[in-house]
Amino acid sequence: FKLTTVEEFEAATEKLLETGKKVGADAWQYRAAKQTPHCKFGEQGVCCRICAMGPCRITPKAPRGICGCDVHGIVGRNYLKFTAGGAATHSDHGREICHTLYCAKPEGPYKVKDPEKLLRIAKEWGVETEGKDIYDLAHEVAYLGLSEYGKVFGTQNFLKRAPQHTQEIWEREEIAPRAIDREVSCSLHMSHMGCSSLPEALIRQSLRAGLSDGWGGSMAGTEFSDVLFGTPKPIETEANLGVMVAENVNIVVHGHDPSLSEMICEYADDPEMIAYAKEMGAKGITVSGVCCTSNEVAMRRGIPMAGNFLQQENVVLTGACEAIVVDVQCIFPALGPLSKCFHTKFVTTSPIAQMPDAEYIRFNAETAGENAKAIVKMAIENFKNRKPELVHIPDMKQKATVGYSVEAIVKTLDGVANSQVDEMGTTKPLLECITSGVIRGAVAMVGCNNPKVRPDTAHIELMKKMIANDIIIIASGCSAQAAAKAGLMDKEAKELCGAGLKRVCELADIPPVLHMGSCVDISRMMILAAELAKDSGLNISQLPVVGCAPEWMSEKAVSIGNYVVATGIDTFLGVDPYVSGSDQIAQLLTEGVRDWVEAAYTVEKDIDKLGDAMIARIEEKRTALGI
Ligand code: NFS
Ligand code: SF4
Repeated sequence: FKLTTVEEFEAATEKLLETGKKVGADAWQYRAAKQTPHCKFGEQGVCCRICAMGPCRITPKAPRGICGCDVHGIVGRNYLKFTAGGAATHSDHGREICHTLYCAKPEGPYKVKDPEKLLRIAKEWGVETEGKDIYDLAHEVAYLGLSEYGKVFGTQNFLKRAPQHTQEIWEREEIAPRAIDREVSCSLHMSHMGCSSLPEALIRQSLRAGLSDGWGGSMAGTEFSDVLFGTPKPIETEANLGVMVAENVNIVVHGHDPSLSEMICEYADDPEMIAYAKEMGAKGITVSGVCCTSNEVAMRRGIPMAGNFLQQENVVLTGACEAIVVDVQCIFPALGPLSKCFHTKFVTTSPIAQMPDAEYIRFNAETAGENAKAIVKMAIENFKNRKPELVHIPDMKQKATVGYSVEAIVKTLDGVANSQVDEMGTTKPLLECITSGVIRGAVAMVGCNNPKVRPDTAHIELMKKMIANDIIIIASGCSAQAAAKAGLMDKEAKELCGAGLKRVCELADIPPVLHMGSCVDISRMMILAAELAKDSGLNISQLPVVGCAPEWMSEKAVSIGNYVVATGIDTFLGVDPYVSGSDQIAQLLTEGVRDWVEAAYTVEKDIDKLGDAMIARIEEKRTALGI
């Protein structure tokens, strides 16, 4: 067993960039070089352009903007706006999923695949389930889900899933999120010219908006995706560009919303379509994925993962991509012009993400079947336009076992439970491993790639370091894909673990890095933390568990960071969220918020030190518990 190294990833990329040069393609590597060094004002968060008297930039000579706002107000407002962007984005994805559930019909295309989970949520929300048709119930629960976005009074329904202590903190600190849309809107109101410039107020609202995402919109996205498409269970798949097949029509799904990718997978598997592909000279159809939508279909269908965020252009550079089909978020506008250098069709599908140089096939829940069929057909018919001299798929992939929803983790660990001691169907077996020290703790590795960090290195190096120290990893988003590409989700990766974690991997038959899904699925991690706390009688903040986003780049990632911290979990970042310009804001985020929510951020660009800090924090928590 051998991991694929980042050097090998880079050599493959180099080769693809050479193809790119032949056809005059641009690439992020060149654009990043032209954008460096970045604007210092922007980097420190000290530039304000929220009113037309500005832009104002804070310097020693000009310590206040024209309105008199100081640097802390400006940095804080920028941070809050950044959070609101992320919370809106995740939550709107969740809203789309609620809407898809609202459109579910027994005759399809969207069906209820996990009625048990639907019943569970209905009961949790106080909906009468007795004698109700499952689709009537789905529509009723979906309507309630949609109502969470604009509820007039009260806070988010899902907050009740948190331990009592956590709920009390949220109430006490006035950060329990109300209607999801209200928190986003309130954040934009507070950060408007002439509203809040008090650091505490801005950071408090940042936590609240984050919580409306993690315990609101994202959780809705995860839960109702499970109801519609099935709750993930362990499943085998593969990762990295080598999953594309030269003889086949290659369709790559990219974005986030499984409503689209599920349908594409469904139709690509249709015998009629496969026959059509053969008629057009291909051997078959291969669907693979990029970014979070890839995580969604990998977790539920075993669809292979072509790559993560900074690998999206590589997919087109293989010259073997007939169509890259996107929905929303994290899609490089570069894919338009890039696809023009090849035969690739760049297909946008959402009114929310429209781009130049794309074919726009509007995707609707009501007409999803026809839309998906049209897209698959378009890809098949494009096979003949390939330029064989440009085709090169790097021969590089790794096996991965994915699909570790909370339900799957609990079930898997039941397998290792000593039935005399452990209660089945709880997190107690995992807690026992942690208490006994066989596993020292857990790190939630999440988030993107960012050219500011050598792509994938931080994810992979940190994971290697953690598992060698008997710290189990739960991963999501592009971090999970980095792990899968390297081979860390191959069960054989147990060889890289310390003796304790290796033993657990063997007994439970799991890889040391557990794929929990897409970024909205970080809500799964919140539920896992909540369950661990309830089952152990501890507070979430006492658990030897931390979160880490070493290569993050998006607004969504900051929203996530805020709700992870606000849930009581220390969070470690490898990229600064544009707050270095204000010592007050930086102090609040890295220390101050601990007085409110029992957790805080650590920002450390040196990845080795970041890893040491995480291990130290986990050991500190163990010592405090006397374990
Ligand atoms: Ni997350 Fe998913 Fe990846 Fe970052 Fe983008 S795909 S929602 S934001 S880049 S991890
Ligand atoms: Fe300048 Fe104040 Fe306007 Fe910002 S709000 S641009 S600091 S005048």
